[in-house]
Amino acid sequence: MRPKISIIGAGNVGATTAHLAALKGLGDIVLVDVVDGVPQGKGLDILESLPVERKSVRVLGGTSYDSIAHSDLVVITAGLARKPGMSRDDLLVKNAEIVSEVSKHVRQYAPEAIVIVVSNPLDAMVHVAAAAGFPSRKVIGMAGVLDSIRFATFIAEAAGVSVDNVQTLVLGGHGDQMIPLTSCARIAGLPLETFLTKEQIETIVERTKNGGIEIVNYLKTGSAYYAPAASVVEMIEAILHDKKKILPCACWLEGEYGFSGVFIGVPAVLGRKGVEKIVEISLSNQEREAFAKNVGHVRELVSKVGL
Ligand code: TXD
Repeated sequence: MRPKISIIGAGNVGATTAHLAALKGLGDIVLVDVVDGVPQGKGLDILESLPVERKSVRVLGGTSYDSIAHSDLVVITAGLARKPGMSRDDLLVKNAEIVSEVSKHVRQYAPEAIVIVVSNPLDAMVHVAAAAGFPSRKVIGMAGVLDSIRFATFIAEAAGVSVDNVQTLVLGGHGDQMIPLTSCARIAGLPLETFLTKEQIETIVERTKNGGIEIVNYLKTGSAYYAPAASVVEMIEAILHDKKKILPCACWLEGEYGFSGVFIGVPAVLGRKGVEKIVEISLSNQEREAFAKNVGHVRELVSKVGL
């Protein structure tokens, strides 16, 4: 039987994720949104795109949660996106309400599903979703993959090499304080300094941290969705195909990196059981301090929404 993937929120990220996942034939897709007509229309449109690629998965859109029953995986993208001048944290209160309500429905109709949270502010929203009662290793936040592929894009561009040769890792929360790890980044197995000057690397790190707002400032009416959707799809594929792929994502820490009881971005092995292992890498003192600051910030946001 084909896996079933449900996507809550049929907006920019949700619909693009549905389209990419359907084109890859990753499973049957259900799109749910509160705005009647949008999930039905987008779902049908995506379905009608599939004959070109000879992909025969089912795609269905609607406003009712009945249709998500027996999902293997649920992606939560419901919520507001930011506009120029807004930080991700400005979305906290409104999106916490939305994600809380959505997660309760998901818990009721698809209690066995692995849940990927996308809504912002990301790390805090993972806590909100988990509060609906999912096992902690089955709730995972998408942000690190996106931040890492942005980091890789900028490195490849500056070094004038194929992005295929670039490996990157961004640690910590999905905010301005995220930690693009220059010490772990490699170009064809070699340190960045082999190809780039210190100044170039610093510029790339800053651009990565501001990768989200760069797009928001161009679009003005919303935030990025092509690269975010591609990132979600990479996680879906790793999970449903039980790839044991190491991807950075917001995971529940139980002592790893010296912290417990918090969801934050770390490299993790993703497979059919969700987060199967957290990979601990040794950090410099500076990186460790930055990580602790990130944890503090996430905890502050989480307490503001009463969790
Ligand atoms: O890296 C990351 N994690 C992110 C996060 C990358 C990109 C976008 N990121 C965040 O995802 C963004 O800040 C937002 O909080 C979400 C969704 O972004 P998107 O760009 O898809 O926003 P849209 O296009 O406004 O879509 C949101 C949809 C829209 O169709 C609403 O009608 C719907 O969410 N919505 C709901 N659906 C179901 N149930 C409820 N309650 C609901 N409320 C709104």
